[in-house]
Amino acid sequence: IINLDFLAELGIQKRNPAFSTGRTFATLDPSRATRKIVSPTDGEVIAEVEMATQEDLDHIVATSQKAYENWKTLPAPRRGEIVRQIGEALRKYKDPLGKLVTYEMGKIYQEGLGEVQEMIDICDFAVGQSRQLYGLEMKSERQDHRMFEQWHPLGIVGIISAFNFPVAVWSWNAMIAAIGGNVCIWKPSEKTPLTAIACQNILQDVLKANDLPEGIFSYIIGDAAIGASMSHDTRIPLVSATGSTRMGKKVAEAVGARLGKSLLELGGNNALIITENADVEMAIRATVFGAVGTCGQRCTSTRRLIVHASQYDKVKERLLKIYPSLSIGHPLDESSLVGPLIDNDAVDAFKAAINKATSEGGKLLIGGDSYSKEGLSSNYVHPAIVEAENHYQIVQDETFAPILYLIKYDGEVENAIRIQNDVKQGLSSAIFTNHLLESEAFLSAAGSDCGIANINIGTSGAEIGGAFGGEKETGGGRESGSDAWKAYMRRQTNTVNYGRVLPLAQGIKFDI
Ligand code: UN1
Repeated sequence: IINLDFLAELGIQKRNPAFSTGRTFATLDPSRATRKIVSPTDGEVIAEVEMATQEDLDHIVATSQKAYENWKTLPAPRRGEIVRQIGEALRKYKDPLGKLVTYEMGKIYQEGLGEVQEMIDICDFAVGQSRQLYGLEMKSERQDHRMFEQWHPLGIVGIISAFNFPVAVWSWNAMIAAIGGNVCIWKPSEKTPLTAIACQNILQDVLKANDLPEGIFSYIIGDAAIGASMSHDTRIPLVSATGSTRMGKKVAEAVGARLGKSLLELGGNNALIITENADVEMAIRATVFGAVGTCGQRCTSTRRLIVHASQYDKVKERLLKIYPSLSIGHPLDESSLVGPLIDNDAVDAFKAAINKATSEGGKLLIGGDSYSKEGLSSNYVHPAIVEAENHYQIVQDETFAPILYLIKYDGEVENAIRIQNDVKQGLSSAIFTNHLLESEAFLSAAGSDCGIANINIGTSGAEIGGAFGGEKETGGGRESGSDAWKAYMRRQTNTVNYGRVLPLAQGIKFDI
């Protein structure tokens, strides 16, 4: 029996409001459609949420527009101070929020805590960033002219997040957007809205204490139609979306049709290469965490393991020894390393992918079936390893589940790099080697084509300080650290003439 006190601590009720504009939440209304939120861990209904309507979205957008008028004029370091307080509040609620992430999403508690830590870290990062929204000064070609650039906010940022990182990915977007002077409307995944409501409850105190207007941080709980409305809405200049490539293409099409901005973080098909010069034990640790961590439901999960022929048998043997010992179980039980998949559809997709792989010629080496135990939901599976070839259609696709495709390569590292790049997605990649020439080849222009390329580190578990995202069907967006803040801003080039005459650029003579 698990202790569910964290629900009350986070203000989660039996029935929860469809939206909030900050301090104010929608009043509960029995006539609204609702959705039951079932924990993937034990199949119990955690709570119900009311679903928002198109009119609710209109109300939120109008409120956000008003808030923006005020928020954009605050000095950026003042906005940073608000974000600092949000980070402090998150520190206070790290335990219960980590538990709710675990209970609603199914990742193990250590990872739930890790996710909240990412939120805290991005707050710290954003506080510093709030004093560093730097523009360049350029040297003007004209006498007595000064040329420079400024970064101004865009306005409303729509954030569509996925179930697998139900809160961290929102915070990367929202905190960076906020210090830049934007206001945010968050549509969490329909599968994990309770964590969003919990975040809003945590935020609310900070907004109140600072007497801030409604509409700076809002959430809206809705289905794909609400996401589509946000994508089409010209009042939302930027839509940042995380999720499947299929969803991302729809968002990009809708936003593109109105020439708005989108920031996309979509599917990955991440490979880890083990060369003949690798420290195999280190590579195995990285592979196992990458493949079975979060039950294979990270964008950065390791899906393909590309192993040099000289190491292949050893790697296979080690993995087949470790996989049976992985403790599968309730993710709040601290001894579990592998929790459940998010729902039954995900279990079906897992099994269908394995069938597809074997029908294309792959060999299932281990796992692939359901894991059942009293008190647990039917969403648990035994992580699978399949010997496969990169060109199989199923290997080309991202299946959001713990399936590791084992692929052999011969000869030079270039052969492995070619295999790793030969997919539609380009999020994360890793190579294990102690050979300088191999690692440099991997990082060169002819190397990995992914947004993330690691040496002797696995594909998942990136730090917030770097820009996060990838190429090709991964969508091209970059979130979180480095200069990702620029995606939430508009650049303005300014030229000032402090002389008494009007010279034209390019030396043009135009005498009137
Ligand atoms: C995601 O799966 O959408 O690099 C984000 C990682 C995490 C974030 C993953 N820091 O695995």
